[in-house]
Amino acid sequence: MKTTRLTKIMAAAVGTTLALGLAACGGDSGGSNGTTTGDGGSDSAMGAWDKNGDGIIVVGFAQTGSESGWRTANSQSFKDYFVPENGFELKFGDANGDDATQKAQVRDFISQGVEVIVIQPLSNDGWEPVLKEVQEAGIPVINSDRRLQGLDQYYEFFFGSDMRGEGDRAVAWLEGHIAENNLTNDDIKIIHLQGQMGSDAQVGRTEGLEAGVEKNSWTIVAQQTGEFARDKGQAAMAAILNSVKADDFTVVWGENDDMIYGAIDALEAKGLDPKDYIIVSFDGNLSAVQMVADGIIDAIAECNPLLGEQVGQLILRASKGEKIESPQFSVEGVIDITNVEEKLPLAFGS
Ligand code: GYE
Repeated sequence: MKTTRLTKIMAAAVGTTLALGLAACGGDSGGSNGTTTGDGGSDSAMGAWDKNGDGIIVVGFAQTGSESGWRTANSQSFKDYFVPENGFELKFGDANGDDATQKAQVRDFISQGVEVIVIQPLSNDGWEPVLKEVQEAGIPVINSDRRLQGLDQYYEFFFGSDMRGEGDRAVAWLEGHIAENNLTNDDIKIIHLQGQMGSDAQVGRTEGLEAGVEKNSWTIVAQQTGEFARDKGQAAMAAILNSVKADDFTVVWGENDDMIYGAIDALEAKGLDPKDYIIVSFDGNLSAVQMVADGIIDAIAECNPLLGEQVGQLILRASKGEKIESPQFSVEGVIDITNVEEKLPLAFGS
């Protein structure tokens, strides 16, 4: 066996600690590129993960669905980068918002014999048995977008967003906004629209807000999921506005732009002016950033969906034996009126 081309996952597949130790050395140090002997190696310029050595790494991509503008941009970034010219073939799995479907798709990728599986998990729940099966099949797993919490041993690296960090940044923005506008913590009464429950994006952002609420003694007057979708965000907000009166809240906090669009629809349907409320969102779709410029949305904690190229390039490096640092997070900030002019031209989607 040619150990220099082994990776952690392939070593795990052969199941010896010796192999694991050798794999940790990684790298392409021995032998010339393009020669290989025995099992587990590849003579492809694409590295060891191109198991059949045809110069193309076949990637099964387990996507959550198409719930939001962020998701549309994210899917497109993978479709754009994972093409034969870059050494990839993409098999796109759309879970359509269903956990069981997503896990079935990953199992289907195993049967199809894909060379790498990229998982963008809908939720954190119930992944271990599936990940074990992938590991037993000797297929490297990459985790992007939402982190699979506590399961690091099953994937090569994570690349995506620090969701708790985004929540914390939004809280810091609100603290600053209170100070700059002579508000008090008692003024802060929040309607909180949550994303898909159990997803890392929801859990991290909600934890951030709840820590801010606790620290500053703010009030959450209502909390409901809108599952990251505009129509569900609108329905959740409309239901909340049936019991929460216009003067009983001051902040609308939505865990993505799409739910904020829906919440604004619901406010307007009630004859309320969104500009009368402090509106905090997440993501940074073009229309939402424009609404910051227009004074409708007050702040957006950025979340970068354009992960395809970065994940693809990390896969190539890992395939060639490099140990990839994990987790890796996108660099993200907060968009508000002070920086919206520079952020607007950079916004994604529509
Ligand atoms: O914020 C939301 C999408 O996982 C970061 O999922 C992603 C989130 C994003 O539906 O719009």
